Formats: sequence, C-alpha cells, structure tokens
Amino acid sequence: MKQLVLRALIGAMIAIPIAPVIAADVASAAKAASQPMSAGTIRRLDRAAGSITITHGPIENLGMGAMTMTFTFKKGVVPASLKDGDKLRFRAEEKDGQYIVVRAVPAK
Ligand SMILES: [Cu+2]
Repeated sequence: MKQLVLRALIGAMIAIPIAPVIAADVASAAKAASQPMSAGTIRRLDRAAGSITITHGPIENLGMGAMTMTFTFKKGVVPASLKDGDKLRFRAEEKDGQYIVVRAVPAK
C-alpha cells in the first residue's frame, strides 16, 4: 500500500511538469496554423544547421517588406519535400531578436 502511494506520488511529480509543456506546444501549433502566411522562394536550406534563406514578399506580422534573409527553424518545421529553389508559404515570428520560421508549406 505504502509503495502504491509512493508510486502515485512519483507519477504525479513526473507528469505535472510535462503537461504544461505539451499544452503550450499544441497551443502554439494551433496558433501558427490559423495565422496568415507569407510567400517566398528558398535560396538555401540547411537542415543540419536549422537555417533557411528565403527571398520573401512582405511579412505583415513582422512589418517587413520584400527581401532575402535567413531564418532559423526547429526540426520538423520545414517539410522534407522542400528544397533549394522551391516556392513556399511560411509563417515567421521574431523571438529574442531571432527570426524563426514556425510553419512552412510547399506553394505552387
Ligand atoms: Cu525579411
């Protein structure tokens, strides 16, 4: 009995810190999916470094005009089918002075 209680306590201690992280990930993914995206063309994609250089049109949420610049991205954000020269639609955000692609889809 004592061991059961202990196990339940340990289980709770492990589960509690993880739950908000998962909820935040799901919330930010849902938020990213519903936000407007910008158009661009991939100039250089470096998956190992997590960097992507894009010639992009205006990015309204960042107050940016058209230009070529490099963004960072987290593993899994840029679909495997995308490569240099491809057109894409993407959502970029600024965080801690860095420009990050949080969502990307191929464009025709
Ligand atoms: Cu830019």
